[in-house]
Amino acid sequence: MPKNYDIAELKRLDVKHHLPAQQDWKLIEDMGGSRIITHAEGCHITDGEGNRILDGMAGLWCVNVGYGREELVEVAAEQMRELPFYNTFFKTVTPPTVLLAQKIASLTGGKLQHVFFNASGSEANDTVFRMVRHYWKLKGEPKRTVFISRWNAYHGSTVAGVSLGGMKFMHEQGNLPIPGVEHVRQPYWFGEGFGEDPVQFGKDCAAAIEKRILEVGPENVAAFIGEPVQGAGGVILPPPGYWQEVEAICRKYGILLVADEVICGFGRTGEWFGHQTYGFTPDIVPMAKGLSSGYLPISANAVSSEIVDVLKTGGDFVHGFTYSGHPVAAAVALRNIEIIEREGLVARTRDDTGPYLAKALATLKDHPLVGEVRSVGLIGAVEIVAEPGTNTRWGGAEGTAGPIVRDLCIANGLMVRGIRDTIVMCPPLIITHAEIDTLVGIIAKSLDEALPLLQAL
Ligand code: PXG
Repeated sequence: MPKNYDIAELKRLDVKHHLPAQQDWKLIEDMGGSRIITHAEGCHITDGEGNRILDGMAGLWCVNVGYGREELVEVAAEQMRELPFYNTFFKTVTPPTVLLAQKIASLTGGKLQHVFFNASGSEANDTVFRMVRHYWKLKGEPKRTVFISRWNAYHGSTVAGVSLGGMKFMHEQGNLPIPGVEHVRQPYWFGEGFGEDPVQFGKDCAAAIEKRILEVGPENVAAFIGEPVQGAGGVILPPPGYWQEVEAICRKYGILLVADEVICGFGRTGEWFGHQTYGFTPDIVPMAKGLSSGYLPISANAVSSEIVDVLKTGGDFVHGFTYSGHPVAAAVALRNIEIIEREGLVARTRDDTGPYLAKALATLKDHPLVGEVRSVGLIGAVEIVAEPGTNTRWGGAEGTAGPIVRDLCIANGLMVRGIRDTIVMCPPLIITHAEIDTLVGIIAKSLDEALPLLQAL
């Protein structure tokens, strides 16, 4: 049973002592503290006021197997009793770590046969940064140091993560990006290619990568990094053919291809990994979130044998974290993957719930506020516009309508994110048809309620 918390006191203490992530602390103070989430079950979270909310965000794009999985609790407790911690620095390792590496290698398949562990998605991308540069140095091409990424990409919140990412508002804090990261346009058809042929638009976006490679000099470019689907950027689905073009460009200039699968991994797009959905083969795959369904912090990098063979010529790779390969997190991740397999959640997302979500979202298309709906697997988005048939935004600038609709959705019992004027969702992979109907029904109701508010602006 959930504990009987003194919610008012917790809120007071929250304001007084707690500094929440990526947040305006003054705003939280003015609100009298954050919403306190006390417990959760299946696809629903419950807050301190007793509101039961459908979690359309799976926590933060991560609780793929849903809340309340007793066997994950048990496996964590068992592992803690047996061995709560040991490191991988002292020529030592623990059983769950080895077994999880093997499991991940079997899921990524092909040349991605080696796994490096970290505790977060950001750390996984820091690992990319150091591993890729070290690789090129050992390979005798030390000038290859430049990473190419995309504007509006999200690769984490550490110095390397923010730098690799393309969030300008994050770059503004901390004098980032660090040198050696180049950003090119994103394949965001609705926002930046509206009215153009989508396939041609995708080709143009890929061509921008090649153009930048030539400007920087191919001999200086180390890797291209991208999320198969940009999540935090607003669920940006690449146009058909985009990733094939990107892959061909990387191969043409001998540049490593990194697929950041932190959100797309573990069934989200209807395959184990987003690169499998989009049909391309990366050299390094950072992953996190769905790896443990968020039950414990853990991330990993699947790495190609070719890269590992080169790194093996260089002695120690002096990189790694105290919690690299944490045995409890690894044991939970292993069992989490077992649950995804046992319940067939990947195929169910591809063949059943994913198409069902797409059909349900399509019913919103005729709403006067909706410019586009899109989804792949169980990750989707609704674009809010001022005029049907256009991509014109309310108030003439992005970010007016999104927060209004998002807040109405939450008040109506659905947790979603509003990214600029895009409502995004990625529910747990266990979501049922009835819960998908509720999810889309609450968005429809919230759009109806938002319309007069927006008209009155
Ligand atoms: N890569 C991708 C693709 C991500 O989505 C990270 C790396 C970083 O992971 P960690 O575990 O270090 O947070 C992420 C994280 C949002 C939001 O606003 C998205 C993320 C994190 C926080 C907020 O949607 N994604």
